[in-house]
Amino acid sequence: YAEGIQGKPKLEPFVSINNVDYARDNYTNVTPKILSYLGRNLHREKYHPISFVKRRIENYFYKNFIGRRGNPMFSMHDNLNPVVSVESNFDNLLIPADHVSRQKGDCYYINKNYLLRAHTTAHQFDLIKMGLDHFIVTGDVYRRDEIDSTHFPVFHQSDAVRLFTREQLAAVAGHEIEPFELNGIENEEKQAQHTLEASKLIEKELKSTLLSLIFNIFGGEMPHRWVDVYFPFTHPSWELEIEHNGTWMEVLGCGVMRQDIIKRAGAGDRICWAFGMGLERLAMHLYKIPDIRLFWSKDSGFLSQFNVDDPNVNITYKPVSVYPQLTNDLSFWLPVDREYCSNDFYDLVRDIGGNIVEQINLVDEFRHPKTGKVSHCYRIVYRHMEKTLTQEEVNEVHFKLRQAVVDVLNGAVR
Ligand code: FA5
Ligand code: MG
Repeated sequence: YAEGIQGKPKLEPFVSINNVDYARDNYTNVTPKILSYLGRNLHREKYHPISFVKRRIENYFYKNFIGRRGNPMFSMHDNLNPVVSVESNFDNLLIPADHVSRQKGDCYYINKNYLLRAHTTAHQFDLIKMGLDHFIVTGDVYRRDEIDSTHFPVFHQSDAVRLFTREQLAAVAGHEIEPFELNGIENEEKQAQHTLEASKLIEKELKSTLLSLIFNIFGGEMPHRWVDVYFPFTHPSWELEIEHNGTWMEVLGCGVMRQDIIKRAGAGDRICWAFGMGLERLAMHLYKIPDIRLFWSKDSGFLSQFNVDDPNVNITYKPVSVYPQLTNDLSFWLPVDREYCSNDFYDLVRDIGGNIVEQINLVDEFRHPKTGKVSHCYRIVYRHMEKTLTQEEVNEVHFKLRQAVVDVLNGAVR
């Protein structure tokens, strides 16, 4: 958009990522701003709260899941390419063609065949197909999402998969147990192919592993609750919420993996659990980091507080100081000649305002009774994490934004 802000959008025919050129098409919606996050790899920095949380998770599995020869059971993967195919991110996980999570308004597409992974679950099918039975994938994921203190368009997840052979299932149960049944039916507690006994056992093992992991990360028990949810790739499925600043904060999704996925990946004789957790949210709670944008700070005031070799050290983040917010509204008529969603505007604000944007809310929607045209009013809260912003600085950003609403979105500022 950089060019587009001054004049007409001038776009290269290719998006180039790690020396690979991807042809643009009408799906392309990655922005230069978003692409600039690729390669930051906060989860692989030596001194960073995100990598500390990753290492706490990995260490837990290294310590508690040991193979027959004393070897670690789980393999760890934290350097897989964040550019994935539509098959990997959706199709292989049985996400239907018309599912909301596939919309251009929710993902960063490179073109109609490739996108920046929207979850680390995108690698599960391929890794099972490669023959892995126990693994953890950690990486950066990309979503067009809300903007507030616990949401950011780039964040990090750790996904884990544990496949059980019949013998492993028996070892956990303490007796023989039949994993599969023919002509079974699906209900709230199980898939059609699974016996109720096996499904319940997997659920119990999954939930106790996760609680033990979470309590281990936080150094003790804490208020939490399980919520029944729906994922296309697991059934039954749950989310775990923990109490954070007086409200419930969701930290992970999990469930019994769909047997059809495992079968297609060539391991249909096994039954499996999987989970995916957000590292930022865990780190925010663990270190009392108040805002998700801070993880991207290059300021030594932030980074120096995490300059320790041992990821288990207790650290409480001390705000360098809290700088004041500035609020500006922007109203415009939505374009009539192209599709539009609020996430288009959020991306534009990110591109132009960068990380000084703390929050955006749609505060008013108005449909003109005669023309039928729709106008949106957005309230944008600006705050710099490391200094006091002046109204002039914000005005400059706001002016560019007004211009870009016209040039890039075809909107008409009111
Ligand atoms: C998933 O992404 C599923 N793939 C998780 C899963 C894996 C379920 C395997 C079953 C089996 P969800 O969209 O709920 O689910 O995201 C998982 C976690 O990522 C959330 O609980 C939250 O901790 C984190 N998260 C989601 N969106 C954001 C965001 N915009 N910013 C920061 N963290 C986020
Ligand atoms: Mg969720």
